[in-house]
Amino acid sequence: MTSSTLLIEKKSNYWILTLNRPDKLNALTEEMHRALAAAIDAAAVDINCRVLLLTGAGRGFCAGQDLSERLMAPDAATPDLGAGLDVLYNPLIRKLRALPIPIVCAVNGVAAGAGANIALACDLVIAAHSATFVEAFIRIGLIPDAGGTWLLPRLIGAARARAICLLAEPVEAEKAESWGLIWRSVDDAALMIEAQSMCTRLAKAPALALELTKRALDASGVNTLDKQLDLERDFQQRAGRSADYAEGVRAFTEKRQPAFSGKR
Ligand code: T3D
Repeated sequence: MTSSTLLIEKKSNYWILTLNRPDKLNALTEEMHRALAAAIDAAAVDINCRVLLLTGAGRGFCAGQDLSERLMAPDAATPDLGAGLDVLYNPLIRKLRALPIPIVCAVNGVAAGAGANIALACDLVIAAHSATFVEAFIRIGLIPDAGGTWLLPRLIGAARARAICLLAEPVEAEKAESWGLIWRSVDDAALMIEAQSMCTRLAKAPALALELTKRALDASGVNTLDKQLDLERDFQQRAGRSADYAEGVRAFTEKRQPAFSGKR
């Protein structure tokens, strides 16, 4: 599905998805949701796409749900936001988390509401120094969604998660980095250079090991240590049978850079 609200740039071994409604800080419409879901599905099955890079056009990353789609007449029936989450936001977060390839998110400006939580659901989040993260939901009488109540306490601990959700105070990129909410904050001008260099690096990494590492880290959220040890054994067994592992060991002993296959 092509859409002017989502730009897709296919590099040789990774794709850049750019949310593209800059005048509305890339607030999400239903059309954008559908385009984003289709692009992620396409990336998942394209063997040349080994990393996904998500970013936004203009001065914002994403301001969450487009509230103009939610404006109600005073006498209108109350909307069923649960149904909206079921159809659009929850499948999106599940898709992002289940994607076997790494997702780098380059947060170029404000990330608010679901926009913040979509960024945080990605594997590696780099933000421009001018970017902020705002759990804006409480300002309009909602609770954090798009995985926010699950991700935030795990990333930054209970106290900080509660404060930023209940107060809806913006967290600047450098603070987000120091809290461990994101991986790095960088100068605005360096954002896309850094993000793309990370993509190039990940695209050359052993794809199966990347996928299994993502899955193991996700599983640790619910597993006991005992179960996690078993899972590590099973995943390592698979990784150990891959051609990329053989190549990694050979390259190490031959003191050269490995040439991984890209196969999962
Ligand atoms: O509904 C469901 O299905 C449930 C799911 C909900 C998920 C959610 O994400 S709910 C939360 C929705 N998002 C928000 O509440 C954030 C709303 N935006 C803001 O609070 C502020 O815009 C920001 C803090 C993000 C940035 O502030 P600022 O001062 O830098 O920019 P601005 O002037 O407010 O916005 C610039 C333009 O973008 C402006 O348009 P205009 O007046 O120039 O034509 C503004 O209306 C528009 N915009 C910003 N956010 C949204 C938006 N338009 C529609 N929806 C938005 N969310």
